Amino acid sequence: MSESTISAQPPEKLTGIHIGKTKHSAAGVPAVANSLKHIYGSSGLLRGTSAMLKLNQMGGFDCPSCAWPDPEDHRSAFEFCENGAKAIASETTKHRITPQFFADNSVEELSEWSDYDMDQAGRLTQPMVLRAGATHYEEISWDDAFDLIGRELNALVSPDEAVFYTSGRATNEAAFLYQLFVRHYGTNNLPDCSNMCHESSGAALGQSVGVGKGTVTLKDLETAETILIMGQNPGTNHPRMLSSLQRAVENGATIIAVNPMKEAGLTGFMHPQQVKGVLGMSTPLAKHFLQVNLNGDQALLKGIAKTLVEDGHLDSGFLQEHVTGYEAYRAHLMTQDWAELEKLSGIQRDVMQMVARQCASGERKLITCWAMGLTQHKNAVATIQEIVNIHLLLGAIGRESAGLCPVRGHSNVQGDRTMGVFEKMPEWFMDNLEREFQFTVPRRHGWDTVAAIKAMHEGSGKVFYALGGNFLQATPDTEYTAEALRRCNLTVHVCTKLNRSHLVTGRTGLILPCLGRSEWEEQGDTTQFLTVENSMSVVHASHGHLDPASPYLLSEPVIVARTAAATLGDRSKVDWLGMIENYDRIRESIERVVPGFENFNERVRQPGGFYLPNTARNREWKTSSGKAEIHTHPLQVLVPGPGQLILQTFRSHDQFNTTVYGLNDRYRGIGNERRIIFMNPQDMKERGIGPLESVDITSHFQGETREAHRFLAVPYDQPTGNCAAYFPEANVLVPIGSFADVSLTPTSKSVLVTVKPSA
Ligand SMILES: Nc1nc2c(c(=O)[nH]1)N[C@H]1C(S)=C(S)[C@@H](COP(=O)(O)OP(=O)(O)OC[C@H]3O[C@@H](n4cnc5c(=O)[nH]c(N)nc54)[C@H](O)[C@@H]3O)O[C@H]1N2
Ligand SMILES: Nc1nc2c(c(=O)[nH]1)N[C@H]1C(S)=C(S)[C@@H](COP(=O)(O)OP(=O)(O)OC[C@H]3O[C@@H](n4cnc5c(=O)[nH]c(N)nc54)[C@H](O)[C@@H]3O)O[C@H]1N2
Ligand SMILES: [Mo]
Repeated sequence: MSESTISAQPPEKLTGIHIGKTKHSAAGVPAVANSLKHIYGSSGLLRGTSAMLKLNQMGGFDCPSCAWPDPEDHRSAFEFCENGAKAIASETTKHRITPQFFADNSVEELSEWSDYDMDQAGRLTQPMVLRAGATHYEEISWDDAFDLIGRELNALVSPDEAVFYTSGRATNEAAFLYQLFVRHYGTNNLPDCSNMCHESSGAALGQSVGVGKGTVTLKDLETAETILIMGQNPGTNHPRMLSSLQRAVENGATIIAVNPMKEAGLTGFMHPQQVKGVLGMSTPLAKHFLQVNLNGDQALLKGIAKTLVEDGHLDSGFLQEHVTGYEAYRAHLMTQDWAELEKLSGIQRDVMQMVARQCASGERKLITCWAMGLTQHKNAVATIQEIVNIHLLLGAIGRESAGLCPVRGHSNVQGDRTMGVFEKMPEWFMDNLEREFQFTVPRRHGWDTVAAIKAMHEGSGKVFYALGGNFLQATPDTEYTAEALRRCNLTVHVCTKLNRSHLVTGRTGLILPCLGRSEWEEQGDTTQFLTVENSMSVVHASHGHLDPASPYLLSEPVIVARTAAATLGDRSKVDWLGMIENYDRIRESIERVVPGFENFNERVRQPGGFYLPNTARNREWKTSSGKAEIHTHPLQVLVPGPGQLILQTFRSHDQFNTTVYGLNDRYRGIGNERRIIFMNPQDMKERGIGPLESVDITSHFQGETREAHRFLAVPYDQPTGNCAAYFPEANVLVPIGSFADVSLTPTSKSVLVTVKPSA
């Protein structure tokens, strides 16, 4: 490791914890009051209100927080949540980071700032460069910045020495131009945040049912009979989902939540815009709460499937006509030992049987929702395919009120994939791209996120370009990734806010500030809009309304197109600058390359947008066998060794991924501190650790250890052997070599650790 004085990790300093009560329900009046405080606190009354009134409205802009869909027929005047409000406040803040800010603060000094302080510093306003050996960023013109990127990219021996990362906030138009540029330049090195997020879902669903996306609509969810919610904390991460769940409960749904932590949003929900909510009454959401062991879901799901088979709760007609692999699965389930399933899941046999019977009851059957609690484990793909197996046994897919619902994270992460941001896009996409743009598209698969980090670390990756995101802090093994970035010739960040990735740079570092979702934009003399795809495959328009945070900002499509023009020059026949004169032109090309986008420009102008076709929803199976496939996996659940615990790294209520809006985690009763580890009280006692005592954490992987110091131990209700800490502070503990089978997603929820009082 090099001797850099620039810190890659948030400072170890403690901020002064307050412990309050754990909440049993989410949202309600305090949430809305809190959101308004966030808005008016940092953006000023007018800008804040005007932004909020346009949020998720027809003709307004898409909330840059989560990917939860907007209701088609019953949007309220405030179709937002507390955390959407925080996202808007963070983007519409009055504070600005000007060139003077960078003259006043060296990169080394900034690296001592907390993530919260960096977010509070405001919006980036001008392109900045950190030249080789310099201590401070300085101004650079847009033209010089693009020339510099073009020179560095063209100096590489092979295009495969460059890495082009995407975070899921990029709009369809930006993402489409970006992958076009990257492939035209000559590589498929297109890692994205999805590699660390729902890749396991995409991989599992693609193999099993032939589409890597969910199969349900909002209406299905609201009319479902049974909803299983696994490994998800909607009260914090998808608050608007709670309104849909509340509607489902009112329509008679039974909700079953599966989680090691009793998250507030799962147990009760107070609707902020209804009298009931105002009075502080909460709708009980989950009827059954299964406090599963971390990583124990596969055992639980096998217990449910075993019951369905034993009881004969099967849709035999569906199995006969549509499904392969049933006999092998049945034989496998019969060999599963109940005692083993109970021990690994932490759930009693009779509870598993009760849940199975609930899932099989009624006509409409089952919807299963899941998120990071399932995707970020070694056995993630196997576990998700176990969910699919249950749906196939029940015939609970491809019909009303039933189906699979991976709940996406970033607001356009699903759209970015549809647009071709993927290191291994299928051949048909490449053929279409070649036909539309007349150049030879590289076919060799590129690097995903983990492979890209390793490549930069060993020196074969030399230029790193990021369309959004915070690569250093979102990725595993912070110190290893920092070293990888430092070894690059050039690192480039297209971004709205300052983050730690801008401080740990290659020999040269560039910051290219862009417009946010909430801001309007004109090209030629027409106001432009952009488009996104939500978690349920609805493509719709997003219109910014606010004045840009700085006159120097460019939009993402313009930055990408000008990067392409400066890099490819005469080598490219694509009319890069023409495409950004009117974004309808980009959409015309999308229409010809990506199926499902017929009459894109016309249909996306209709209120609410349009659904993309989903073959699995129509019971057409684009799998290798042409049927829906039951995949049988051996039972493989992580069991901690003697003295070890399993650590999950998750989100607090006051953050969006690596962006820290505040220091509280209200629902879990935490105030003013992020360096904490939630532990089972018995595990604390065994280790001689008292409440709020400072501890050091060591992770263990294949004989290697990684350390994190000075975390406060908070006793918290969860199974023994499990613990939890916030991302990104705990990322230093996640080993680069530990990732999911097949999807290669880092195992951020399955880290083996030992914990002891601080030295
Ligand atoms: N406000 C806000 N909204 C967000 C985000 C944000 O950071 N802030 N991030 C966005 C993004 S990109 C994403 S991907 C989503 C993330 O949304 P979530 O997946 O809800 O995010 P996490 O905080 O990682 O929470 C994981 C949940 O799974 C549980 N869990 C962990 N391990 C296991 C397990 O082994 N089994 C089971 N059954 N449960 C487990 C945890 O206790 C926790 O409740 O949210 C999106 N929306
Ligand atoms: N240990 C651990 N690690 C994880 C996870 C975990 O649960 N545990 N979760 C993983 C998941 S699910 C995900 S999705 C990734 C997230 O990884 P990323 O997407 O890389 O990270 P973000 O924190 O969402 O990125 C924040 C930055 O995006 C920039 N930004 C914000 N808005 C815009 C915009 O409109 N345009 C542009 N160009 N830039 C913008 C800002 O500069 C901001 O600092 O992290 C992963 N890492
Ligand atoms: Mo995510």
